[in-house]
Amino acid sequence: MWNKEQDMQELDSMLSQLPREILQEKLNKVREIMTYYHCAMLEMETKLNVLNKQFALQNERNPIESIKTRLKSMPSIREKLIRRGIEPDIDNIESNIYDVAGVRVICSFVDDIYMLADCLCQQDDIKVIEKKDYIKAPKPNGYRSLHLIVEIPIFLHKEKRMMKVEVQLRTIAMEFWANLEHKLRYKKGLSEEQEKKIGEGLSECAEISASLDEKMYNIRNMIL
Ligand code: 0O2
Repeated sequence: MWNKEQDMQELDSMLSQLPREILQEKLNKVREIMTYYHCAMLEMETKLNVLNKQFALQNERNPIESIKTRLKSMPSIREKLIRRGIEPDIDNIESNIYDVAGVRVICSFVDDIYMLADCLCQQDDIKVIEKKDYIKAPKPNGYRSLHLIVEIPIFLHKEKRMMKVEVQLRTIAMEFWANLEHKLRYKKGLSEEQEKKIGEGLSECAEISASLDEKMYNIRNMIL
């Protein structure tokens, strides 16, 4: 769930089925790693807020409408590991799952997305691992967003640790579409024909939302 901190009780209940002697060790490991991801998420959110403030100072407008954060739930991490044929063990999380810490940036205009992504990628403590541009090349269903997987440092008591964070950048229109699509995708009991019609409808809405973004961008440029 985006914008909601992970409840550690969920992890505790899952792990409670393990033998007692290894349970404590596993629980501590999970708590530790999830805390590090949480810290990385906060670091990234701060970096974005700093960029937003500086841009507002220079241009008298905020490129960021809002920022949402989420830690991937343990069942979802487990499901992703299994889907990829990897043993669902705590030690396999860091090297295989890159979106445990997620930061979603909702921007005003499409060019703000690329401006912010460039600014982030140029920061000398950030290492870019992966970039997926679903704006230039939308998914077949119409999904659009810019995804970055980056590594950022968190500074602990005695060490510096590089942590992966997924940053999703999108406009308000892209966010509106993705949220509704996400809700509708999980509607069960639809016939094949209904699914096809809904898919076509969503794809059409994605086109409309893309043209809305373009129109808003043109209006902004006229005003500026
Ligand atoms: P949540 O709730 O955001 O955690 P994957 O699909 O995860 O196995 P990969 O390569 O990580 O593989 O996926 P990708 O395409 O880079 O992006 C994954 C995330 O982007 C998703 O996370 C969604 O947040 C978002 N996303 C991607 N495609 C769609 C889409 O078609 N519709 C919507 N609404 N969102 C999409 P999760 O883990 O699925 O969910």
